[in-house]
Amino acid sequence: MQPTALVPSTEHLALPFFEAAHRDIAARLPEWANAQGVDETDDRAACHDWVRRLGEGGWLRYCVAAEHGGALPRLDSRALVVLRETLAFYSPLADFSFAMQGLGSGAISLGGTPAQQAAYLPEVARGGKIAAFALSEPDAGSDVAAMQTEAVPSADSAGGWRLNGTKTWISNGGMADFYCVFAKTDRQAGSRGITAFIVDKGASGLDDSAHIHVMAPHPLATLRLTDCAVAGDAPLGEVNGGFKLAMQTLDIFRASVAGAALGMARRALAEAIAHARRRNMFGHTLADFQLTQAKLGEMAALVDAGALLTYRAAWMRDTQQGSMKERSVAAAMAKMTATENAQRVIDMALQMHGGLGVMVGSKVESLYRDIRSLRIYEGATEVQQLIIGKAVLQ
Ligand code: COS
Repeated sequence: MQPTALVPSTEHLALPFFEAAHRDIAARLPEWANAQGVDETDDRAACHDWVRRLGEGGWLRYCVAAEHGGALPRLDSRALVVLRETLAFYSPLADFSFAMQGLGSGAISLGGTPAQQAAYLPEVARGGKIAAFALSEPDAGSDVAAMQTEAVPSADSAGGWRLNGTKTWISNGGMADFYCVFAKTDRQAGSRGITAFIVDKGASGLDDSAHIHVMAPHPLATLRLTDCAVAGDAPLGEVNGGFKLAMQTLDIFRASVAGAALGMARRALAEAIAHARRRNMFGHTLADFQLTQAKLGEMAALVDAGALLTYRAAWMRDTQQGSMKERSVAAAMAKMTATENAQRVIDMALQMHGGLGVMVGSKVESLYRDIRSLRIYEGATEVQQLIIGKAVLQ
């Protein structure tokens, strides 16, 4: 991660969506993030380093509520958005490390018992335990209810469970200290037959060694559960209530994915503006040409469109505006629009850089790869369209 002279804009923090706590994050975080100088050549080593630094810096405290060592009274969507937007501006891996602590522990925050919350959340906030969310399977990505992983009560009298199945595309797979694993506990009940379990690293029958390599390297793995034994206190929330727990967790973090996309888009726009001002062409700078001005105008509007939907979704959740359904739809609109717009903005920034844009190691080149998976994970664009489409039909 190279320090940059570019700074993220903060005018939007004056919008009525935000409060003093959010402005405080935006005032302190940029300088901290830019000064870290983390070596990101090895993504797993880098993420370990980022989690440690984010923990020491106090930033992971925004992933849990105050009663568990968090910075704010409850998990605050706007804080998550501002943090992810700012971290992603400087380093998508920093954003990833931060986000996974929140997503991986989100189901414990929302549905855990006081004992589960006390055992995991303070450690998550300190960076002492790395968290992961294990929902997807080889044949159950968008269609969550089609999952095959099964959990059955153990035959012994200790009250534990045994899990069998395969989870894949698991972020932090192979480096997490615990996984929130979703499994079928009633095969006949569809989405009403899924339960979440906390599975600690090292649990017997858990193999998290199969790393997956992707175009923008970050820790990802397939988990194989073979008679994986967990104790009677491993279920999270109600037995058979796991689908809703997963959806409620995603409702919070989808708006934050939109925040991360915004950070990447803002960085691409800043890179494009800086490049247009300094690049000489035909006796002018690139910025002097109307073609360039029109592109930059379009990029700025695409960023703002994503931003306003993102801030609205986070504000609706924090202040409990509208019904639960309306809040889900707002999060879906935010994720869809911010990630799709960011992809377009980054592509335009790359085009404006010409050959430099495709040079390995240039910032727009890495952003071009970094943004791509955001349109897929935590609910692909098509899933968000479905959520919105079903709601408008109703
Ligand atoms: N909050 C609370 N409950 C919700 C909910 C939400 N956001 N969304 C759905 N539910 C409830 C529904 O109300 C319904 O409850 P009842 O059984 O009591 O009626 C139940 O969950 C099933 O809902 P639905 O019929 O809409 O579920 P589908 O199986 O049709 O799935 C989609 C809907 C496709 C939207 C869902 O499976 C989804 O989000 N898929 C993407 C998953 C994802 O993000 N994967 C990535 C993993 S993390 S990288």
